[in-house]
Amino acid sequence: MSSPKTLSQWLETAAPSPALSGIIVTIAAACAEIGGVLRTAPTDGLAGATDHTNIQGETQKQLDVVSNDIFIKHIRQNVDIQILVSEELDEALHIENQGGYAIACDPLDGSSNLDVNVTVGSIFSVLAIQSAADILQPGSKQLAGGYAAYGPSTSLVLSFGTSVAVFTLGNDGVFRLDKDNVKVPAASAEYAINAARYRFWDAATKAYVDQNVAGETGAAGKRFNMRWIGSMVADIHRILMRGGIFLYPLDSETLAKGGRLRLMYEASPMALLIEAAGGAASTGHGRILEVQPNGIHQRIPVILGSRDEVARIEALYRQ
Ligand code: AHM
Ligand code: MG
Repeated sequence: MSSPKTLSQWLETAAPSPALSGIIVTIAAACAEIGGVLRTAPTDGLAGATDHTNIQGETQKQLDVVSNDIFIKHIRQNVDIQILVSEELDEALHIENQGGYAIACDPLDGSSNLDVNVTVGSIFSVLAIQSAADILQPGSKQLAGGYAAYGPSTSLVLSFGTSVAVFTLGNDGVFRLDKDNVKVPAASAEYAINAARYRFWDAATKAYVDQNVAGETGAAGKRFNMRWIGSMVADIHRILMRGGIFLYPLDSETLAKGGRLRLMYEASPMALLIEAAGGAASTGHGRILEVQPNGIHQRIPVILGSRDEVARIEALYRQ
């Protein structure tokens, strides 16, 4: 049996351009370093919070800051990257390079799970830019998107918009191809939502979840299972691997902010991956990838995963 291709070997034929290939190698190196830091963080004095809050008003964990610094360090070494947008930076960071690309990232998503040793991740999006003024682009314009999942193994999941590939990090620090052309099953009977927010939900979300809970006795006509890790990367990875739907809808508590999750570095790259894998990604009223951002930290409702389930809740929103 031949050994799996390394990420670099795979990129030789799969990357649309040498520059994009180099950008993915840069991001992968940052993710590999973050994964290494996470492995021993509790005994390295890196657990717990800082005394800072980010622009989202959330207390930063030490590892949020460390992960952000690792991204910045790697990105500075790639002359093609001019701008970094990060969940942990109030403003877009202008690198001294004149390159034609911007990266938007959440360096460490789901960091509230760190203290209990549950999978977290890094999410990234790659955009082409002429100048700093160009960074507010709809997700459909992304050149690449993906995430690293730091779980029992470290996975890198990547799309250039037409297919999805999964790589696993070896002990030698090299990512190797695990799965290519991943497809999300169109049908599924597994949903992921923070059900403790039921009282804040709109009518469509309540109706959708009520139907699922009713199982074979309700309008959906089948029994469902529910999983909510509270770590988007972990929930989306499960959905990519075996189907399902993830929902963080607009609700009465998140209404004023426009939603819970961020468009440019959480929703858009995940929507790119899910659509490239044959699934659907919606705000409830249309494709996430068509939403024009009005700010780098804009929030958005997120409903994505198996096509048939996304269509069922979109139909409930139309009622
Ligand atoms: P973060 O970027 O501050 O980590 O927040 C995003 C996370 C997602 O990973 C996860 O899906 C969601 O927040 C969980 O929210 P909740 O705590 O409301 O269940
Ligand atoms: Mg996040």
